[in-house]
Amino acid sequence: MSTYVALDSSTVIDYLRQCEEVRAVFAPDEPLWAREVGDGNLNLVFQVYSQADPRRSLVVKQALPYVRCVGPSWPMTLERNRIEGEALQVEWAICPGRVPRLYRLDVPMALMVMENLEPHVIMRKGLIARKRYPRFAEHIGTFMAHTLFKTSDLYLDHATKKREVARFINPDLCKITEDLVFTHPYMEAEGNRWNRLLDPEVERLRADQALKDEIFWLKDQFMTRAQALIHGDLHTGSIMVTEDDTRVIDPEFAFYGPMGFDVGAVLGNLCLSYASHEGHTLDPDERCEYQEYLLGLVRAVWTVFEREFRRLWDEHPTPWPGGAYQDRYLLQLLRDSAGFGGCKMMRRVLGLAHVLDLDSIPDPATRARAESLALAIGQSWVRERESLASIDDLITLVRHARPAFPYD
Ligand code: SR1
Ligand code: MG
Repeated sequence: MSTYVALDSSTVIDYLRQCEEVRAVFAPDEPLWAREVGDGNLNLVFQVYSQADPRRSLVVKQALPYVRCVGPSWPMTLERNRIEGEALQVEWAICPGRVPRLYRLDVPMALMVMENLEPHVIMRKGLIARKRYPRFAEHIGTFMAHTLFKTSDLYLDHATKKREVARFINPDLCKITEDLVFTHPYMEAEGNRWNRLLDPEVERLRADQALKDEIFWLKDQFMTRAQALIHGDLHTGSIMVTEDDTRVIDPEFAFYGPMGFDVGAVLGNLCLSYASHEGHTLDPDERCEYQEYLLGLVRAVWTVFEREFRRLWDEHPTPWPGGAYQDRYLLQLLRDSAGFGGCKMMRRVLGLAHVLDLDSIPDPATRARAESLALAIGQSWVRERESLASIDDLITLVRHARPAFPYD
């Protein structure tokens, strides 16, 4: 097809029938069935199965010309689907098997045909259920080190890098992040929502000019620092896992931005889970044990990331110095990750788009305590980031954070 039309669970089957690329999975005329399963904020997602053999299946992901969770009143570019498809191609080339296999990218139809990841689950849901993922830190730390290093000026020649920056200019989705992560949570803005029990804290944060100055500083870094091709939305809802496998999905927010935005997203979302267990896990020993597990993941993700990043730097010929310069680069990256991770934690309590980890705590007062802890961790990461010397310093900030709720 060459003109855009939004598919449904019937027309998606007609569409797949004329795709040569899916012959490896489905025979030309075999009976198929489909269901729409998208639960994200933006797109349609169809799972399509062989009726005869449900082990053979595919996913079709199609962008809508608007933001799905808001509706047609918020139009959104279909170009995001091209960005996502091309980012998946780059990521697959660098880290094969860490993203879904892409069978077809149809730019006019704003859709991709991809591998259906089963039995993978969205990581956020697994963490709510206190599941453990023994390979996750190695997988995600390596994925981030390789994709970020190999799309940066540390690795690419100057002309390729600049062509890639141009290919991944993504103004509309970057604007969502600029508004929803860095700006709207700290002002009156349409779409903001928060637990009304947190009103005093929300008011205090909106009036805290020193904090807002730090967040504006980070926003400027996000908008101006074309350091590497970042995923741009690497929260635990963009990661699918089993005990043995980890896949990164949904890079529609990809663009050339600061590396710490991706690393901070992973670390910050692990700590959103940490905070949420104040509500999900009421037995103190069980809670403490799982929160320690999450902090262990924070340490392990950073440690793998740093080890791999340094290894790539040392092994690839690059005009950039190693030694003290490399140490300084990694330290700044840790501090950037803390700043961006802190912003990403706070926006999930104060802004338009929340996370299931916190929203699924039914009792408002229990939820407010968990949300207030998330705000405390996020603030400390933003405020203290330039004094961090190691990942253990970042973890110490989490351990020392206390919810302000209930208020005196
Ligand atoms: C309107 S889009 C809201 C959020 O969903 C995406 O996952 C991004 O995090 C975005 O900020
Ligand atoms: Mg997404």
